[in-house]
Amino acid sequence: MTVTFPPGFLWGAATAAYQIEGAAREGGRTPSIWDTFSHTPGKVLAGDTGDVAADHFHRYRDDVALMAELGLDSYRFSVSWPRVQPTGRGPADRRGLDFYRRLVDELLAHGIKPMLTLYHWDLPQELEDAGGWPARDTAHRFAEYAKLVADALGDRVEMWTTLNEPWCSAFLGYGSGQHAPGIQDDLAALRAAHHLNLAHGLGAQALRAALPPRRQIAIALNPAVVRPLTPSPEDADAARRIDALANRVFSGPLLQGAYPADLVEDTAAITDWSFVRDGDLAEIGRVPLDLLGLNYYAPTVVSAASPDGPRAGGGKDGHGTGHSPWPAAGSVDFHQPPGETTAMEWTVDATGLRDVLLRYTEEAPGVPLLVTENGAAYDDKPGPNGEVHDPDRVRYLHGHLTALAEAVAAGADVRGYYLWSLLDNFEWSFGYSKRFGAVYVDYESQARVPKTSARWYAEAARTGTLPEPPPA
Ligand code: IFM
Repeated sequence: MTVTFPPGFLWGAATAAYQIEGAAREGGRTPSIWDTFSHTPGKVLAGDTGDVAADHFHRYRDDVALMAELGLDSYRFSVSWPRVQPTGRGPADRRGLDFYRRLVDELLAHGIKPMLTLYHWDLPQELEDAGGWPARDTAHRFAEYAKLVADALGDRVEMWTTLNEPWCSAFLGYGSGQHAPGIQDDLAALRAAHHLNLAHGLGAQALRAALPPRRQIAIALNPAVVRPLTPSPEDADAARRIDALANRVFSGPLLQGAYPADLVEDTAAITDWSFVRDGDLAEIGRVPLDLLGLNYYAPTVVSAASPDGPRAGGGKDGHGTGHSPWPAAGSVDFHQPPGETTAMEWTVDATGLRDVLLRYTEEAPGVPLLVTENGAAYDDKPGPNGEVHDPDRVRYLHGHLTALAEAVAAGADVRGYYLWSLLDNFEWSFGYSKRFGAVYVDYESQARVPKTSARWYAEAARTGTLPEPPPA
């Protein structure tokens, strides 16, 4: 079957500042919560940190040249908040902004459209010390930061994203503690979710006010594709509960102007949600989304918890810390879906991408969609000739891009796809042990080697048609 994409479809790749930049102490950059967390023994596998990462801060010119060689239409990157506003409040540091000016100019010079994400998890540590995302003021600080970046880069960047995956910031950062700042507190996680929603709303207003006309404003969510293990009403209710905590806690205020009643009821033992003040919901939705970014990797299968303990293959999904990221969901078990898995042990299931695109086509009518992240980690190693063959990733990309095309055929308005990730990078609490890149990074020499998947993707971008993947 030939899978073809329309002219103008954006073929992109994505990265995030802390995962690739390094240069953690250059210019006026101060520590973010990820510097603190990764330097805390036991938090990140092998004690890895983002101090050097893929050294993109120094190698950005070569990296942009590589993107051009691969024929990318667009590059999605994030700005490091502590690099451009080191204390998290007050004036910008010119040196930090200059780095992003140079990066954007280099992209534009190569005909690559920048898509800028303001927040991909690296909160300035000073703001965490002042209360972090559970504190309301952080949302106001974010709006101030958004304006600084918009003033500096609004003349040359058309596509703006406020937050990347606020679920992870709230529920892995303050719930399970698997991510920075490593707090395990259900109430803090719910407060953080609301303040991230508010930050999006206030940030989007700051962007709209500071940017020239026709700039596009987006958010990148990572909706869970929640599937009940069986058709039983109990399993359906488990799926409903997780759907509220994973998805509707964000899409409710963003798209419907309210938190879902079942979410408020499910979490009543933790909070009465009085941290949501009058007027907050209006602020969150005041600037309509020009684009909605969706990140997808694998589906989530749940059931009602069995009174005899988790069923075979089931568990509490504590994300390895012993504390679940799901507040008030002790009645739910999580199950590994059957089938082939990636190096993250995430099941490969492209139908989830089609489903999520069709769901948000209905929930956000008229808002064009972008797949802002999709990809897979595998244990890639250079062969004797130095080449890196990653047929599993090629098959993963082929399957997911085919699913995207199916969603488009069924009515989804999907404008582009950003492969996660351009480069191998710092995979958060897994450190450098997981390689998501289409381009291999030798962390000793910092040499970049495009994998087979990068060449395959380049061919897809060049022709607008998916080349055949290698047989399984
Ligand atoms: O590496 C992350 C990225 O930072 C956010 N989305 C998921 C990716 C893979 O885990």
